Amino acid sequence: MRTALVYHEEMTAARLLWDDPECEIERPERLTAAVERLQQGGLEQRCLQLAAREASEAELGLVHRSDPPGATHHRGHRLGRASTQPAPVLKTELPTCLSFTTGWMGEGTVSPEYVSLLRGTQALSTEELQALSGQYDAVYFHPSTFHCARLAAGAALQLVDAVLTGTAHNGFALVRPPGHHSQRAAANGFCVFNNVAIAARYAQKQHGVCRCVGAAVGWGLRRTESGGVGCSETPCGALLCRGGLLAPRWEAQPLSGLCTPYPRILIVDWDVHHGQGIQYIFEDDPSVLYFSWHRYEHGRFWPYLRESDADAVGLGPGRGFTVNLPWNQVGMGNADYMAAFLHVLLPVAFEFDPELVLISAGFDSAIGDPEGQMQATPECFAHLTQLLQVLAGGRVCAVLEVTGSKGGSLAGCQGAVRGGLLYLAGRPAWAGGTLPRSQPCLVVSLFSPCSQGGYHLESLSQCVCMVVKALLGDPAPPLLGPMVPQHSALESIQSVWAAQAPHWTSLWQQGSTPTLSLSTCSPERRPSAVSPGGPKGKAAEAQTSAVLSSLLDQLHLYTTPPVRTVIALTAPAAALVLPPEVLHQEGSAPPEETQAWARLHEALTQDTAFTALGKVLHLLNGILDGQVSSGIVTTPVAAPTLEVVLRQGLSHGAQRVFCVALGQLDRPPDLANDGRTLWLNIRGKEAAALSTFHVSVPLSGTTGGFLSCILALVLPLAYGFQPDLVLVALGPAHGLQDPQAALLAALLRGPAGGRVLVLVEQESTCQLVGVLARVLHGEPPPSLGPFSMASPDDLQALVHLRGQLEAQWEMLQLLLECHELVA
Ligand code: X5A
Ligand code: ZN
Repeated sequence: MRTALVYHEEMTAARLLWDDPECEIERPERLTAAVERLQQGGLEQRCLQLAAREASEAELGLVHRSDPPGATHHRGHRLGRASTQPAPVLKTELPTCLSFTTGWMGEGTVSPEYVSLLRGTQALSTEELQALSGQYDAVYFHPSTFHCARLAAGAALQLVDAVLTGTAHNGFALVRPPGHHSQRAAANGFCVFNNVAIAARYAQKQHGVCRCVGAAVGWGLRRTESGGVGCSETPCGALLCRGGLLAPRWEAQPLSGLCTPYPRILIVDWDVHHGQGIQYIFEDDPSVLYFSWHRYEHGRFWPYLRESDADAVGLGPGRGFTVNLPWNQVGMGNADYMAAFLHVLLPVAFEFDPELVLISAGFDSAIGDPEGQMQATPECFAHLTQLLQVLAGGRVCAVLEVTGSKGGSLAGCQGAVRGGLLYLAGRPAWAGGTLPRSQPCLVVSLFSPCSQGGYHLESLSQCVCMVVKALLGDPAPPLLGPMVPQHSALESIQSVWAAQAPHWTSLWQQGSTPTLSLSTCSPERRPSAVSPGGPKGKAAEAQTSAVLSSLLDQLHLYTTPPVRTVIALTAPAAALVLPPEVLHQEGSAPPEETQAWARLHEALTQDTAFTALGKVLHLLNGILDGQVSSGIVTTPVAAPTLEVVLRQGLSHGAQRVFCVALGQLDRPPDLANDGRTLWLNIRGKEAAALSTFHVSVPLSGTTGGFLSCILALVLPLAYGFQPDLVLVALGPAHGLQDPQAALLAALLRGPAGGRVLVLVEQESTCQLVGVLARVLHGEPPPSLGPFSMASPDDLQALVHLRGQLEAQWEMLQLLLECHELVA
């Protein structure tokens, strides 16, 4: 994996020159801390390092330009605030929405009143800068702001260039000032230019090719509501169409006069604040899907906007292409973020089928940040990154948004931890088991109880390291702590479903479409905001401390194994194409050990079966010892081999094993039903929950059905179970196409920290083995092909299983009963 890292030291030049408690958290140290940590961890050196360039004024003009003629105007809808909140400053006009029909990607002229105003700040005195800053909400200017902000936008453009020309597969732009609050002609929330929005427009303009497509049936039907089919001329001369616009799989469609001249871009804004700037810029644009989760508290959190709620879904042809997930309580954690991805973002994203993913990567949504007051731990962001990498062929560009909490340097706080990637376990996954013996490869210190009045968090640099590691293809450390989404999180997810179901097949198809259109915004009837100093704030603080100390109690060292992927074949396969880092395993377990296990089944004593057994036992030992992350073994007899691997795994250190058996592979009848094995059969036949830990699901013939099965069932079970080993066996008649198998394997790297062992029946093609090895090694899986709706049978199976299992498996919980919502 080639990962670009874009940075420029000069972005640290801007800083706050006067007293402003609201703005002081946006400071240069955060950027230098992140860079230092990347260096210490040996991560910077593994990346393609690029120096940021300044964005040109013409490039800034892609977003910050004067009104195109006929553009529609709108204002933000500011909500009433709780009396404890500071008075909002809002003297500037909120952005102009770019008209879809008039120069959607037109040249526009640079907004003179904004870009030249910013250019002018370079020569202002401190007093003048302070006066100008006061014109905006939560903004400060410095003589170097213009330069820094141009570098920040330019860094995002450099990154997009690197990824879209194939110089890099993915990357991270370490920038400041941040961008997602910035609007066409207004700085806002520390943001000057909208780095990610400029990057999205630039990607479309600079790298997009005009391509004529046919209307995809599903979309054409869905979109009739937004005005039928109509076309207009674009700057590049292609037809730009409304209504049936943007067939999601244009390649597969016959030419019929509909065009999608620009690549589809997904923007994922995981910052804890709503990126209203990005929302305004793309609100009527169906080629850019904007997803944001944010602390909302029924409108009582900055920026206090009505349009941050779930029912803001976009305008005109852009309806459904804005997806807001408002958090109405603080304290959202790993389970909530995971549920949001599995139940909202990923279904929509797969249906959208982006060609590029941009992440507005703010880490104020991580645990310990005083602004966000959320509880997701840093490794959660590695998982989120890993999940996004299965989209868009892995073309993922992360751009730093906010700088995280204030606070001093880590000096003197590192204490006991000197080597190894330290992570915090809420649950003793390896207790009593095998602790990995491999060499530490990354020095990361996490929470140190060294700062005033509690724990001090270095969340930013920690999270940045996690994301860069994930981009590099390293397996993400397992997510620990209770995987139980909060009720309030499920309510929020439900409200997004209600608002988005009309726009996305993958949402309305599953279960009953909610009839209740639920706005989460009714502050009067809702509990009031938590003020930091008040009793609730104290309680929240105490809760965070409690979580932290319980995590610290169960501190573990997790090291990334030195070998990422191993392949053990029983017969040489000349046609197999593998990345050079994938190792071929020569060794086998000692014959006595193999012999002992082979006694379990007659079939295992045979020649090749016996050889394969020796190899798989050796590989399993490597995984349990922390030497190897993942591997693939071919065997002539998958069923008995799987049983041996499972038993050996359970007796040699694994606490919980998740077995995914595809095709005709039955659960060993005498296996203890002690909750240490979760057995999932994907077999092309019936749907049945035979027990809490024994589930069978049919294999869907449609991409929609397959994706729903993975996102709505397999992954929630897997993340809820928190296994320390995942076994995947492709048995007789597994029926999986290569891209399906690859997607499944790629996604199953998550739940057990990358510990995945795949057994493949020998007659499987080299192609299948090759693609599995590549995804286990961290490469993105190939596309599933055209999106097709799940069949009624698929959905029925899924709904049935969820009904049976959701009481025991909280990660499956999704639809709340309507009476609960009303109450
Ligand atoms: C980029 C970002 C937050 C502004 C908060 C103002 N801005 N209270 O996180
Ligand atoms: Zn933020």
